Amino acid sequence: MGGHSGADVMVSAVESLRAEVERTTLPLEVPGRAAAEIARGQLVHQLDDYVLPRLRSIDAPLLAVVGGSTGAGKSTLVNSVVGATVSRPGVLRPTTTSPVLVHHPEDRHWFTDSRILPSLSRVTGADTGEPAAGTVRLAESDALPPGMALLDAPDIDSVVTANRTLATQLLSAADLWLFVTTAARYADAVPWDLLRTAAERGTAVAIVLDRIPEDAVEEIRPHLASMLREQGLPTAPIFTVPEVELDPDGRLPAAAIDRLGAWLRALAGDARARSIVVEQTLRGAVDSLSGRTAQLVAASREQQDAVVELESAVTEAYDEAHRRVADGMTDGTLLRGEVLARWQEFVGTGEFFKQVETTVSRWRDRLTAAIKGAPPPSESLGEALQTGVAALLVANAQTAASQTARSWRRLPGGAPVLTEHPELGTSSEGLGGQVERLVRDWQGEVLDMVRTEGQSRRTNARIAAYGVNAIGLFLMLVAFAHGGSLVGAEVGIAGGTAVLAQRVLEAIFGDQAVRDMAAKARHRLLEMGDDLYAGERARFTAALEGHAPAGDQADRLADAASRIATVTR
Ligand SMILES: Nc1nc2c(ncn2[C@@H]2O[C@H](COP(=O)(O)OP(=O)(O)O)[C@@H](O)[C@H]2O)c(=O)[nH]1
Ligand SMILES: [Mg+2]
Repeated sequence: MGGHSGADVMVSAVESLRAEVERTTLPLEVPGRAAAEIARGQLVHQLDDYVLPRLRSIDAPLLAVVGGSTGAGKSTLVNSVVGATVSRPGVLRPTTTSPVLVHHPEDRHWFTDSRILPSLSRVTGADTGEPAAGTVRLAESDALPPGMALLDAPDIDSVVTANRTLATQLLSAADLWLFVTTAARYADAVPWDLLRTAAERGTAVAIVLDRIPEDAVEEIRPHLASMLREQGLPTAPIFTVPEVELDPDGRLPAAAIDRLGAWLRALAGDARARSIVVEQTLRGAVDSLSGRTAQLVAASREQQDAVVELESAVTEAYDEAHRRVADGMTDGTLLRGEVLARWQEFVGTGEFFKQVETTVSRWRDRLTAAIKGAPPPSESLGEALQTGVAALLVANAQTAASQTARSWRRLPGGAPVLTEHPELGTSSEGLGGQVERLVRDWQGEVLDMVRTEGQSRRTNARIAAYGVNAIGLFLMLVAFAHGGSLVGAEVGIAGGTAVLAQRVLEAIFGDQAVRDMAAKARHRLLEMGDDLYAGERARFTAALEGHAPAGDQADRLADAASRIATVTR
């Protein structure tokens, strides 16, 4: 961070990181997302509020931020140090007044523009006590020499979230933390969380043990010092300010703050001492960037991995649905129940089956005879087949949807997406209609196949004897029986049904052609089913859209952080 060009290189490296952090999105609600999002916001703020302005103007006045617990006496302390009421002490809690930045008149130009804290607009003039969110009040004072400014921050433990957030943001903008606490509050958890962060980053910290009863100093001061040592802040100076009666202006008598005031004046007046503090805090902040970015890299990867997991749950469920449909088409399922009953009705009684066993020509004649006088098979048998195929497709779509929803509920990030899209728990609303159309289309294709195959006059005449619709139905039956998986009793029922139909078809088309047509019919139905399921799946992928961070986000963040590390080295 020494030479001028070195600083320029660093500024542009940090600017690149800032751009990457700014555009980082963590859209999937996995556990830990909220914390990572807060860390991201804080990082952008610190880069804007502190690191970039400090890198760009290393000679700007040192900013000491006065922070601490509610009612610790921060505002009273600032007013007392500058000898004027620049910041309203709060009697009523929570106070919502804007932070006050006190600077020397000669330093005005460093603070009137948006060089630091660009997210806060500047207000000047007397503090009216009116709450003014998003502002910082500028006050001038020549009580301290130029080169140092004091900022009175809101309570770090305010019950108002916005106040707490702003307090943290302002402390991250400090070259020096003036941490104000009291005998009652110094062991609280909140200040120590912040102090630990300061310790980790190497931020310069001074502690003010304020409003302390005279007789408690001996007991508390060593305890506080040992806590500071334990938390990695062994060199932080401790200033004790006694609880005394305030003067009529509500300020502390000079004697109460003589040590603290002298220390601040000495620091403000010594350019070298100031630059040591500034460099220490700046280096700490810059060095912390790679670790803080790594946290965002990890969060980004975690989101990407979670999205991949959610996507593969969808794939798994619909692959399973595809397999079940394929199995259902060949394991005889479709030839049981209603279809079998209608088929038997169609071909006649058991007597008929016995006779079929004689010769092909004889049973063909009988079959022809059986059809005559019976209702056309395309009605009842065709309906039963349609219903069976439709049920197979609908049931497995439903299973896939509910299985995916179940997986998503247990996978990280899945439940919130489901809450957003409650319709995903079931198959899509219009599925029934779609399936009906699909089955009709498929039947149409099967009939076309029969017509195309029966091109020769001889074949055509044979088809005509049964009708295209009947032959088409026979072909469907054969297609659903020939997965090669029909064994034992299955052959007796389902297979038996199909054998009869198959013999008719073979007599017309020849056995090879029947096998081919049956395979093609199955293949087409499965293909059409896949198209249908693709639409069902797409609902899940669409729901995930916008929930995945950009694919290169993690790498870009990591690259930006490593460029800074290269410059620092
Ligand atoms: N008697 C007495 N009152 C104090 C002292 N310091 C602060 N107060 C009062 O305590 C209340 C809170 O002080 P303030 O400076 O607003 O605390 P802040 O919330 O940390 O800014 C105000 O009413 C102050 O007047 C002190 O040393 N002695
Ligand atoms: Mg205050």
